[in-house]
Amino acid sequence: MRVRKWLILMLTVLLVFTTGCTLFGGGSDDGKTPGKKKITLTAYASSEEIDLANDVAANVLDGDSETMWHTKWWGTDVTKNPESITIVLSELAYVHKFRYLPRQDEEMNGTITKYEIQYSVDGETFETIVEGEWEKDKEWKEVKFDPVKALEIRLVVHDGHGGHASAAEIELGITPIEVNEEE
Ligand SMILES: [Ca+2]
Repeated sequence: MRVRKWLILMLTVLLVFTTGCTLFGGGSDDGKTPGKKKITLTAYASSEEIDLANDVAANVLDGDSETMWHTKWWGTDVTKNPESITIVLSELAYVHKFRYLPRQDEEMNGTITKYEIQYSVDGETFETIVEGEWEKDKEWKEVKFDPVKALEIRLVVHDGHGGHASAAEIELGITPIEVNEEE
């Protein structure tokens, strides 16, 4: 498993580097090219199952489809929708796409069927970008929208199998803000 994760990581690094060279016409990858910033992501959620499983929010960003975020499903403090998971960017950037991979095991609990995507520039006030419904299956879901300048992107789950929410992976389409665009 560890070898597989490394392989995925190395392939991702190679892909990003290759794409970067294509987009910016080659040159050294010294991080000094204007607009060529590295945006890193973290995640937090309204609820996580950490007693009977390690279903933490960070599992949606690990590139491993076998790990997932799942809202609290065990014990006396089980929570139900609406729930949310929020992706935090390391700095303001334009976001134009949201991708969701449902849990990939044989279970369906938490598979999201009714969603809302929100954005925030300060991590406190959130505004709706789009609302919709997804088929209850195991396929990647992709939502494209007009770019929003955001620091956080939140997936609000209005309905999911069993009243829960879960996600194997979440990806965002991100465009860094150009250096010469900053004030
Ligand atoms: Ca994962």
